[in-house]
Amino acid sequence: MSSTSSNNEYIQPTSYVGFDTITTQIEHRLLKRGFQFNILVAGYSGLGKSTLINSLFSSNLIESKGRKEPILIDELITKTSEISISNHQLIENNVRLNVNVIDTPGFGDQINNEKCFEPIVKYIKDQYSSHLRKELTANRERYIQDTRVHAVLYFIQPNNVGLKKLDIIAIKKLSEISNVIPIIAKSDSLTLDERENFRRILQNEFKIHEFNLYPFDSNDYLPEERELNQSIRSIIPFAIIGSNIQISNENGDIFKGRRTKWGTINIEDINQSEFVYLRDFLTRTHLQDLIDSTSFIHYESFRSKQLTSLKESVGNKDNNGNQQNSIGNGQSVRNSQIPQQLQQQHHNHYQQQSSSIQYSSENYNQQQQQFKHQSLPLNNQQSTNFQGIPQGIPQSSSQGLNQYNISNK
Ligand SMILES: Nc1nc2c(ncn2[C@@H]2O[C@H](COP(=O)(O)OP(=O)(O)OP(=O)(O)O)[C@@H](O)[C@H]2O)c(=O)[nH]1
Ligand SMILES: [Mg+2]
Repeated sequence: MSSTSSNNEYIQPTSYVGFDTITTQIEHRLLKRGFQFNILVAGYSGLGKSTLINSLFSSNLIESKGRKEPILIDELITKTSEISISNHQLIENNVRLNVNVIDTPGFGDQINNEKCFEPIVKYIKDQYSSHLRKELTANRERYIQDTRVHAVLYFIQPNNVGLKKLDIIAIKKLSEISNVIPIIAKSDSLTLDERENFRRILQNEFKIHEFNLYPFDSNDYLPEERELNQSIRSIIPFAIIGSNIQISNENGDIFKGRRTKWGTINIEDINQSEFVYLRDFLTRTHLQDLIDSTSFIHYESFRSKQLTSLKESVGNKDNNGNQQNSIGNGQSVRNSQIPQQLQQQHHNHYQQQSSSIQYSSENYNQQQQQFKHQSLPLNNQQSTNFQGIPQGIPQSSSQGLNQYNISNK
């Protein structure tokens, strides 16, 4: 009798072989390497972007040096004036998470605000471009360090009216290339009814403008995963309250919160803020999916466009009869020079990344001329999965072209 199995039948070994330990082996390998998560915050100035990042990771990730108009004396946060990337190594139960926080200047601060999202779009594309170059080098690194942006938190003003023109353009552009998660900022300025009303307005606008918002469904997903995504979509945009300071109430409970005329707000209280829902979504249920979606959807699309245009240009000939190609920055190179050229471009373009570099929209606009891309009261112990959502809360280029402000912590 044949010992091979038919297509859909698995053979159960008669004694223990041990290949089921592969999951543990994979886990060990992954734990050894650690995980990389790159999160970007965008939106109008002063909406609490920096504050929320610190609240999310329960750490002081972004410098608090002094904002001109502090609301709370204990909470002085530097106004962001340029794209700045900070690296942080977090550890929790042996799991190491390397977090890159990409803080962007608030909209409304620049001379030409219409284009203020462009440096952000460019930053995201630059990371794809850099990744592609690294992949295409002959002797590529075994593990390419992932600088691609996995999540964009987009802050919406709590105006109870709707999106501003700039929000519409920015969300549209950003959601074409990245996982955008819109949030209602400073939602303590709205009553609970107003929040619900505002959420409906915004959800309607998202439909009208056909934003391609995260999370996305895939044919591979199980029914429960689709259900989870559906419940998340029904509460997006999350109505958030952020704070980095510990306060206490009249019972002596200490928590991260805000003190108002009407009393105290615990940002982790789901009756007051959807902060916990957002945090669970980002870290406990969708962290890996955010990383995968970036790689398999957004980066893949970028990669495919770049390589298609590269292929198409192979047929073109220069004046000397040599074939011309371009990638990422539109510079022409001879076919035979592509690998070296890519390496050199990448080297020039990113060599400053280990030191402190600045990136401003002003630079970006000037540089555009030279450089064209082708292109959810809860405490920590309570379970906070989405099935548990309570009723009432609806479910590159030459050096200097790119300048980033990078700090290691
Ligand atoms: N009422 C209220 N105030 C908040 C909230 N989050 C942050 N703030 C306050 O709003 C001010 C601005 O917060 P930031 O975190 O600096 O805002 P930002 O969006 O990073 O500002 P830029 O970097 O200038 O764009 C600070 O005084 C914070 O204490 C919130 O949820 N509710
Ligand atoms: Mg800020």
